[in-house]
Amino acid sequence: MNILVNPAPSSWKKELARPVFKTKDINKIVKPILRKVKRNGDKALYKFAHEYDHVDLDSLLVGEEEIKVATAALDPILRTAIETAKKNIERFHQAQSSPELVEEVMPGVICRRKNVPVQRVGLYIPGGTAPLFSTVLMLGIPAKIAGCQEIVLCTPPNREGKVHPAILFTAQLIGIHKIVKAGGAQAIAALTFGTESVPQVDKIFGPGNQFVTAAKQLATKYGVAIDMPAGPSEVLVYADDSAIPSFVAADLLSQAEHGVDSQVVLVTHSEKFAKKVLKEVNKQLENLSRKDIAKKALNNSVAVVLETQQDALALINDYAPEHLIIAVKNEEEVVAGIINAGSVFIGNYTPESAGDYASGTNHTLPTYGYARNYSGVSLDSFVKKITYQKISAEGLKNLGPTVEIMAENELLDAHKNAVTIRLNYLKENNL
Ligand code: HSO
Ligand code: ZN
Repeated sequence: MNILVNPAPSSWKKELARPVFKTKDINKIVKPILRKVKRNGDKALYKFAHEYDHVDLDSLLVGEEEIKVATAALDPILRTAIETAKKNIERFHQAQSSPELVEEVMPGVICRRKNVPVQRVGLYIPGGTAPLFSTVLMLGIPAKIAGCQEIVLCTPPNREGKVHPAILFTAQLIGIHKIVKAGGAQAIAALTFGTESVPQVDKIFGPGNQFVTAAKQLATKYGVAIDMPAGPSEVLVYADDSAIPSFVAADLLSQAEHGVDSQVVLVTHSEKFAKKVLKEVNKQLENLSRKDIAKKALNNSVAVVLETQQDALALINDYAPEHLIIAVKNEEEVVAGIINAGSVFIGNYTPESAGDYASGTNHTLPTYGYARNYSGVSLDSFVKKITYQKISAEGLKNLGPTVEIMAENELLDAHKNAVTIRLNYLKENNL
């Protein structure tokens, strides 16, 4: 992790470039996987489990018994922690529900907007180097609150053909019963096309490696929606001398340990402070079990020393971090100036880990600069809004002439006629 002192704004993009994805090569691998699952269904999934997960499965679906055994064996302290997190996440997501709207916009013209859940959703939970059971909470809870009719969870099995017990416990805790032992692009393909065991879904959620990400992008070509374009996790910490270097270092490392392609950024106002943080980073790194991963991620990472708060804000908004930690004296002023970020953590006692697990906000967030144009997952991600209108005879008399003149000027006669024919009818019948 290098320290850059007062880099010119014109160089920020280059200096803070995220690790690049080579989607072309990845698509070459992912496209045939999609094709095979589309053609051969379950058979292809069994074959891919053998090939990629190194296991010959008896069944693609997790059975009742497996859930019972896993749940019973789970450490009660972990169980309580997951239950506490669930409560907070439920509370914050329940509060996001918006009322239905009814508005009489002019006499006799009534417009409504109704919330309807996305009917069938697929949740992808990575296995791999870290079993992200917290993501089951982050995706499953809003799906349940929204009222999605079918919730399908896909996650890769281990070499014994089992799913991590905490993933199973969390799924049953929130009432997700369809759990599929499939990972990678093949899981996304199954959710996209449906197989004998896996229902086809309308929208796919969840993080994953580059293959999962590429498969999700391809899924959109088949009419399936996805939560957002995803990339490796990242955090930007904006800290001044009021921050505590060891805290800042711990926060940077907490994201660096996600993956070798993660990126962490420190923005500060003094080189001395940056050096203190980096010293701490190196010290804390030594004790991490994922030290090798974090070390590689730190190679993609940088500490930037800028003179003014204005510069810091400009850089942050330009970078659009997935996670932003603000540990500066005048935090309110800085918070007010943020326009591009996925989720913001304020003050010395608000580690990103709190939001990653249990404070209540969602941890599925836009990475890779997409915070410029995407929001993180929320209740809204699982809800569609349908609009309705009902116009009375009186209403059409009020609104009709406006529509007629607009249609006429767009040179769309048939549009105009749809109004005129009715207005004439009302006149002829003295209505
Ligand atoms: N920081 C990750 C979420 C996560 N962290 C899950 C730990 N477990 C992406 O926001
Ligand atoms: Zn995390």
